[in-house]
Amino acid sequence: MTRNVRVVGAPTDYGANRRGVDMGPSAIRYAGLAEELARAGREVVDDGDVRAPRAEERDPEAEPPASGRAKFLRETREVATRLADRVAGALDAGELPLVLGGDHSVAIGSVTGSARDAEIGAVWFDAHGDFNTPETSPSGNVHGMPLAAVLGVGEFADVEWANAGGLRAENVAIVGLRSVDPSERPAIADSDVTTFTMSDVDERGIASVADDALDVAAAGTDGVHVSLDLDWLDPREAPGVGTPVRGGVTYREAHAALETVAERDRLRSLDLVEVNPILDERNETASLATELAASALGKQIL
Ligand code: HAR
Ligand code: MN
Ligand code: MN
Ligand code: MN
Repeated sequence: MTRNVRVVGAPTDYGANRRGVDMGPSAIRYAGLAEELARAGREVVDDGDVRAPRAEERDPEAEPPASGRAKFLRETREVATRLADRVAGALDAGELPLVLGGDHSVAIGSVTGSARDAEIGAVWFDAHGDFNTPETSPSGNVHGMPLAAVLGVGEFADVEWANAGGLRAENVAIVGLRSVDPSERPAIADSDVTTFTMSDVDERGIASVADDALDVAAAGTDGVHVSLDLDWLDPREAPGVGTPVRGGVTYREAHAALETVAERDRLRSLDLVEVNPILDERNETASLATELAASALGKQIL
């Protein structure tokens, strides 16, 4: 059964170290998201954006104790809670939620919403591990923490609103890793998350790596959440991101991986995050995000 897609924007940027990623949802829609998804044979309903606080109106440090160095954790919670309700509501209605970020902290909302009434797996396409905690983070930016948050790693163990009950580390795969902070490395190593670095992609090829990642996420679960951080791609393909890292996947590798997602037919929910239109060139990163979503949703060439 082909599910209709429900789009919801989460225009945040306080989780990142650069301004501008809050314009991601507009840029992705303007790049022709609905038309592109129609080419994948999907009906699209656009639910608009969740209300997100603006960074300059808020105090980054204003937060309940125990937040350590995490900035804007109160705002992150507000948006995550709203977004989780929208995502869970779309799933209840038999739709496939497509979340447009915003910085990657919004994935706390999409994953907790997706895992509310189900056992899910997750594939994280990202240059980064997103496995920092408020204590280990070198930056305090929550976009470097969402995987640790949903898995309840370290101090996140007690942060109930951020924990995804229906997601176990055994069902999480990170693909394309090439930037891990020394302080976050032990937490990744100690976890049951499966990692595929860019070296794995070089040696084994993206098709095999993506297939294994989907095996990890699909094993014994009701469906798979795919979180696509556009900095997963090489900055030559995706210049419009806040934290570019050289040596990412190519345009073709990215499509091949997301075509594997479509072939496996276990996709439950999808994020497109970290598109920063201020840093982009002629909206090409937003446009790429629409294309990759269409590949994940089964766009056929013939
Ligand atoms: N690891 C670094 C930090 O915690 C950088 C975070 C990266 N930003 C992202 N996440 N775009 O994927 O600050
Ligand atoms: Mn990320
Ligand atoms: Mn990243
Ligand atoms: Mn297999």
